[in-house]
Amino acid sequence: MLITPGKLLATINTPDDLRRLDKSLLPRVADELRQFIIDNVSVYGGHFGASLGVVELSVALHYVFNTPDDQLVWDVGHQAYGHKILTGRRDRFHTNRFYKGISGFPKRKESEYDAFGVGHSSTSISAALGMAVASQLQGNRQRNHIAVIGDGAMTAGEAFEGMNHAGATDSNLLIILNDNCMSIDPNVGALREYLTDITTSQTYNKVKDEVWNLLGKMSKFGKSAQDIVSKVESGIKASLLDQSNLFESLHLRYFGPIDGHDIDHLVSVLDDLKNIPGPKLLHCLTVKGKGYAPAEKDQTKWHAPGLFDKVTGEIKKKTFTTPQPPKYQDVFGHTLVELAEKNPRVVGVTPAMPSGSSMNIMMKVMPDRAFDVGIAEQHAVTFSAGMATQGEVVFCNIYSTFMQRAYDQVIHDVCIQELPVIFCLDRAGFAGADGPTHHGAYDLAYMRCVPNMIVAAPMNEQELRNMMFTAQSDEIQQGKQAFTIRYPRGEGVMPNWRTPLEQLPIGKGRLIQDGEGVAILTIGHIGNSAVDACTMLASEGIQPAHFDMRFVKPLDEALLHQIFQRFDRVLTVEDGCVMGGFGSAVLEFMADHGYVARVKRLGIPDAVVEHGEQIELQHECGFDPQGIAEAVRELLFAGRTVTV
Ligand SMILES: Cc1ncc(C[n+]2csc(CCOP(=O)(O)OP(=O)(O)O)c2C)c(N)n1
Repeated sequence: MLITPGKLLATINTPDDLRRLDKSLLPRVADELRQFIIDNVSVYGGHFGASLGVVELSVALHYVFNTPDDQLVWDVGHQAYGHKILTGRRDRFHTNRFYKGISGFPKRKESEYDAFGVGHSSTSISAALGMAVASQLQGNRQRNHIAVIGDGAMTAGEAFEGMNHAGATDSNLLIILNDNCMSIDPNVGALREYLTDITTSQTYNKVKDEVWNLLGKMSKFGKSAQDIVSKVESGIKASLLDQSNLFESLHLRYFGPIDGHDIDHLVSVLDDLKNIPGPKLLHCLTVKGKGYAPAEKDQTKWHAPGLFDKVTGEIKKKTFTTPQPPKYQDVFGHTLVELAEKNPRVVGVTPAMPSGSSMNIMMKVMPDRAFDVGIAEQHAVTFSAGMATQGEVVFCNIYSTFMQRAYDQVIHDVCIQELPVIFCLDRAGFAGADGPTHHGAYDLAYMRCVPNMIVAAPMNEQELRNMMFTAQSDEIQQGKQAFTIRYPRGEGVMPNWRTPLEQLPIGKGRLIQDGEGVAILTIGHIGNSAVDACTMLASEGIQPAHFDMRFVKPLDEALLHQIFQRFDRVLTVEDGCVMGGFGSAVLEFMADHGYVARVKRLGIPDAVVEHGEQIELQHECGFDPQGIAEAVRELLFAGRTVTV
């Protein structure tokens, strides 16, 4: 189904087309852009509320600034749909997030208008500052560098690191703080409260009016621009004697707050700011989901709602006639509550993903024992470590990809200090449509090389529950090891998943199917694809043995000895990078013990794998059921003469 853009939007193929329009037409462009986003996302899916909230800002930025020469960096990038549509991707927008289609995030390879590739939050200030300083070094003082960052993304340390540096430079950097009071869930923390105070403060509103009146009198900043700016600055400072401004104190000129949906005003403010040199911040107030009533009302649900009926606002759910397996994240959420009910020391920590991780189930019933710490993975890990020093049993849930941010904290604050923090890594393996910035490809490799760390992956819901139960048991908590449990996005395989909780022996795998010729060793949920592969092979009279190893660290060495004594052909399968991961661990074992076997490793190759459905990507990388079956055949028959 092709979505037709509005008449005006249809004429905008590049921002140059937009810039040729009369300013009076911009509200219509914004309306048509908003409608085009609604039309597309309702049918093809994707992120939603965030892009609707910055429609006016997207139009105004491309109208005022000379993109792509001026550098525009979107933080996270889930809000950049309007930007994509205005910058030459309107007619491909229906392929957004589909296999081989355009990316759901800005991406340097995709367009010269995507100044910086994003997906993880809070990088925009550092990246835009880097560009600004480089422009200066290259003698270009005219170019503008703009970072658009949400109030959620602003809670991360990296955003502060960028501001701290920016304030000590005279670089041409404009930070636009897109303040909608929301992260995916409602934003949290003291900064949130500060931004609310600043927005509602009478002092600020007075200052704002004074500043803009003053700016309004100046149609163009001529050679006296510096004088005028410093007058504006002292105007602000004088009025703020009794209320310090966080951004001003970091030497960023603060402007706003302004209504981020008043496109006329936005354009004139941005026009003025364009002529003010040095690092500055414009505080814009917007509404997430703006212009689509259901999305304005339930902003968390409409962050990425899936397909929906745009007329009724009904979100489409697949219906099934038989009971379906739950999502792993929900098994985590419910099991955490179950464990916390029995063990008063159990607490939960999430960096800004209460809904995404299902930690919100615990937050609802035990609000004092579950913590959303904002988009702050490093803090989440060290905060967990601090609690563990006091004997709390901490389940710290972080998406595999975002845990990359907190690697030093895992080593320095948890493992070296022998603290038994439990890390639950959601979205491990291919993340799907979010693409390479979000694939949880590396965790098995980066966790298994850290001392004092147990690394496990459940093949199904029951195993996830048992691993969580085991991790919080006295035996583990009185030991000196952290415990990583990684599981994928999406559903498991057990509709009846509320199984009794059982202690698992650490470092023990299990036999799924005995067989001959080839031993398939799997880790985690991808083992189910090996089960499917074995079913396919059975019809050809091939029956490999299949072992679910459960633990990458410690490896089940006793089992591996048995396997290498019986099999000279071994296939390892993991939904993770083949370099350094589970298969590598098996190869290390083989070499260390002097076994000689043909080992084939399946997993994510040493390449950036783009976006698509998980199964499409697994197929591309050769470890979907067909790929696994083919690898078994290859191991069995390659190099052997077949007599017909
Ligand atoms: C490092 C990192 N952690 C978590 C996320 C998941 N995430 C994506 S968008 C988002 C909320 C961002 O909030 P904000 O910056 O205020 O933008 P809004 O969606 O409100 O427009 C989060 C937590 C991420 N992208 N990167």
